[in-house]
Amino acid sequence: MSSLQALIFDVDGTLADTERDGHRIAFNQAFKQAGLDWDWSVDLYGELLQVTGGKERMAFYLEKFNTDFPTDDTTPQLIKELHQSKTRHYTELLASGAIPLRPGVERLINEARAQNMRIAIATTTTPENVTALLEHTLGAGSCDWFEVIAAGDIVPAKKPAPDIYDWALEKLALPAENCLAFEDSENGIKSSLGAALKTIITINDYTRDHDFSGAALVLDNMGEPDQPFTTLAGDNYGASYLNLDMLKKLHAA
Ligand code: XBP
Ligand code: MG
Repeated sequence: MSSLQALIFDVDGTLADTERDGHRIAFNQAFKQAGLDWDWSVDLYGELLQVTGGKERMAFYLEKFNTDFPTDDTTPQLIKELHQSKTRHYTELLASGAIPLRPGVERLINEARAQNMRIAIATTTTPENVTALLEHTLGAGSCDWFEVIAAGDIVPAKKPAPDIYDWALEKLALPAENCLAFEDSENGIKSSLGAALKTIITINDYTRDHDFSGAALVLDNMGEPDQPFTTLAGDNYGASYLNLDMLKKLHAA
């Protein structure tokens, strides 16, 4: 039987609730600064989240929701510039400490490190955003705790394609059967399952109604000893918070 050797984490929605009060706000700031009247409400952003990747999301918005906006062969450049501005606003927001990690995340990462469990990241977000989130929550130098950070445009096909997980596995030099993935969304689990990874889901407000068929476990969050998780689907092996002991049991099952 293959042993559990690495945990691979998604970032947005999994490590932290970054979408509604982070990325969305930063997009709107970039639009305003560029003199555009685009304004992404909480509800509209929920619909836009079906497309991963900020540049791809803006293109989808123009194609499906703001069809009156004139587009031509300069539009990709406009999107690129807006995205650079959005990344600046987003990383500033993270630097202000606006977005904490979700319950149980820091504890589980610390436990993994203490037990020499390898850890990695697989996300569609821009690398600068990952660095900013980790450094402003886990502390300076914490990026180095992650053996592989697979992020952004490093693969052309973003989630739900499995490519970003395949890339992370290749860099870890591990087969999928030695790893667990942590996700929060339908596009995320399609990607991780596509890479043949057993996957644990922690839902959030944008993803609670998503289809998580194929997940090993669906939870409301990772839980803490004094703040148990709620199990929505799957076997939690009698645990009330994610820890390596139960992850090993779940992985072996
Ligand atoms: C996250 C994303 C990202 C962020 C925005 O999805 O889709 O696009 O919303 O980041 P996942 P960028 O959690 O499935 O990886 O603007 O840097 O793309
Ligand atoms: Mg996510």
